[in-house]
Amino acid sequence: MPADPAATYPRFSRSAPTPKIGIVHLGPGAFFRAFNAVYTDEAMTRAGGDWGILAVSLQSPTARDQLDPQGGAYQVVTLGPEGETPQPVNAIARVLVAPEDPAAVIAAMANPAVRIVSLTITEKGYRHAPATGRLNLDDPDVAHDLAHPEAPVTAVGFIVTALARRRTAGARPFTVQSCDNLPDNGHLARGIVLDFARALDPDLADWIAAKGRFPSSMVDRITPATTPEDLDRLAARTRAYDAAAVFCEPFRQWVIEDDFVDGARPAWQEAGAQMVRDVAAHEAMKLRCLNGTHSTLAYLGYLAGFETIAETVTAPGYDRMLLRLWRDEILPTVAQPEGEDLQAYCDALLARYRNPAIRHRTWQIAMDGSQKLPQRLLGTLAETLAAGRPAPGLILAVAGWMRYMGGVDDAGREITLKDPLAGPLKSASDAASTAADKVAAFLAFDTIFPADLAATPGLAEALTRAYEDLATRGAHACVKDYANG
Ligand code: CS2
Repeated sequence: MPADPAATYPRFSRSAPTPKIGIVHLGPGAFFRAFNAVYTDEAMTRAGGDWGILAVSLQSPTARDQLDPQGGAYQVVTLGPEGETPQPVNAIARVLVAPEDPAAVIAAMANPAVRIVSLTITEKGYRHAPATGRLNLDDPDVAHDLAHPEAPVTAVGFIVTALARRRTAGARPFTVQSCDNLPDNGHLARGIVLDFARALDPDLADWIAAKGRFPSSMVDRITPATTPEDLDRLAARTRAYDAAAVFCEPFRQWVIEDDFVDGARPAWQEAGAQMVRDVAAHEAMKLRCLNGTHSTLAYLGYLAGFETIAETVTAPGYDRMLLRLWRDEILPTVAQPEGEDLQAYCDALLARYRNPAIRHRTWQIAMDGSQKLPQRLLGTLAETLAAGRPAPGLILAVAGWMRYMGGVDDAGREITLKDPLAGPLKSASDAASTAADKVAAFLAFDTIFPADLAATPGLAEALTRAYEDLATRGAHACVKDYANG
């Protein structure tokens, strides 16, 4: 490999004409590029339609700087047993950086040719209280956007201002399509949009409530953050440097509630998406079986010193922990979605986690736990306890998160905490001296732990025992114990 592949090879470029824009997408990160853009690209190739994507970054210029010199084109590289398979993706027509020109983003969203505004903005991008699902009107950025709707900074601010523009112009609203790992994500998106609109103009809120559409969807493809080594390897192989390439597993699944304004959407079913009337059961299966165990592995793996999910699940005990957790604690709370076999789903998950070519860092999955825990672990925990069943695995996972938020791993190394509540959580943990006090301090965060769950008799004691066990014996020993139980 040459010393600097970025300087040696020509830049990767477009192999198909730039499509006309029909979608604005907020959050142009690796997941969107490995998922939404791929489905839309294949749908346009197979069935046509003007569904080019204008991708908007609400934060950094990185995606624009990677994609612009390539005309918006890039490759998605699947990492499977047969090796690395690059596929060009030409669906992105343009990239905008919202903080540089918010007016251009609003104008693009207000253009009637745009029929869908889709979102991969991560859990914290919704600015809601995870325990209630309502928009957090005290969030400083939300307050800013309510005061300055023409120059917003949040997703909800852009959406409502653009919808207001369309209403004034007599145009139809766009569909708002949430593609984040949140339960009933369409309903959540609708809720925050209406909360925001109502605070600005109740008539606008009524119009959106009557005419807008917010289909839920379940999204699934494991896509770790791209590393410079990934890009160099791809460049050496293809003899072109693609700064925007993404690397992911071959598996993908998109289940979409088929409820769009005027039925306008790409023919995603041509790319394998499942268009259904109700995605709730699929969402619950995926969030609880996949994301719930992903977070469990992230905390209990990171604490024990494992860098990736594949490394964690191949260490003794972790795979058996998962099998027991699914069987005894998670699956009893999950209804079988139509067309799925839950046992086969979990077996396939374990194989996906074991994929050695996917270097998905435990640290990456551990981030933003305060926004992830409720839908991944706490709902399952609450239902299990309410049904009078024991939940030792879920309790170990939640205690693992509490240990992790204390900021030190089992070998005494400091953890770089990344979470919107990192400061308050770590301070609360530091201020408490005993395990029982620490657990009580965490449980008092009512935007994470609903009050009735926190007050469940015996829960604080069980978490305290698990926390003490983790602190004295280390996560790996606790995982082995649970696996053998
Ligand atoms: C992961 C997810 O980062 C995380 O928290 O659990 O991004 C996961 O990889 C995807 O949901 C898989 O579809």
